[in-house]
Amino acid sequence: MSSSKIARFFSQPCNFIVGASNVKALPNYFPHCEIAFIGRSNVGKSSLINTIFNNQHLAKVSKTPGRTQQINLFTVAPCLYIADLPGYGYANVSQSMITKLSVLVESYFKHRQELQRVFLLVDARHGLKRSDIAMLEFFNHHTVCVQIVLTKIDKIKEEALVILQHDIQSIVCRYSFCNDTILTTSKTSQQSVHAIRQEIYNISHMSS
Ligand SMILES: Nc1nc2c(ncn2[C@@H]2O[C@H](COP(=O)(O)OP(=O)(O)O)[C@@H](O)[C@H]2O)c(=O)[nH]1
Ligand SMILES: [Mg+2]
Repeated sequence: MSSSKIARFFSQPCNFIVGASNVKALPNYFPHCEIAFIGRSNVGKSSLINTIFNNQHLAKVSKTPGRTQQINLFTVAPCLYIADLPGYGYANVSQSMITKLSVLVESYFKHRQELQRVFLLVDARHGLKRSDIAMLEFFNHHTVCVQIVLTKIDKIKEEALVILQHDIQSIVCRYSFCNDTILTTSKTSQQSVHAIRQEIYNISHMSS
């Protein structure tokens, strides 16, 4: 894989298209491919999208969990869509909002036929939580391809990261729709997003 091709792909502008509270508000331009980022609230979804696509103002980063209450869709023209999905596991969000967001996320996965891969983000300091496992079960049930991405690796020691990766690998091997490569990232290092960029590049060039 030529790294200059990847660098060129990620130097293209990535643009915000829409913030949707309903899947029907999402555009359906064919043919295209789509990837999605999901994970617990505050895990670093928006930060990671900004680091991968080289634009710190693209997705809104917040210190307060539970801020993204819609699906934010971005595009790298002409063929790749990126969805920043609402987080789960919120502490300060009402039950009615939790129900509304679960319905939104569930209908997103049922309706977006062009979805190629979901990146399930997990905070490297906390590891897999019960809510993450529930998502893995959901993806397996709905035959959605998912890959775990550990975030905030700048916050833990190298040895702890290796153990964590190994532990998570032994869990995800039970899920046939989960990729067994555990990616690691940090918003503080461009180098750390190289592997996930490579994955995204491959996904978006699979059919071309
Ligand atoms: N140290 C560190 N902090 C991060 C990293 N990624 C995100 N954060 C912080 O975590 C908080 C939540 O980030 P955000 O991207 O809004 O998470 P989201 O709710 O999953 O979209 C913010 O204060 C970020 O600055 C990372 O890789 N390293
Ligand atoms: Mg966010």
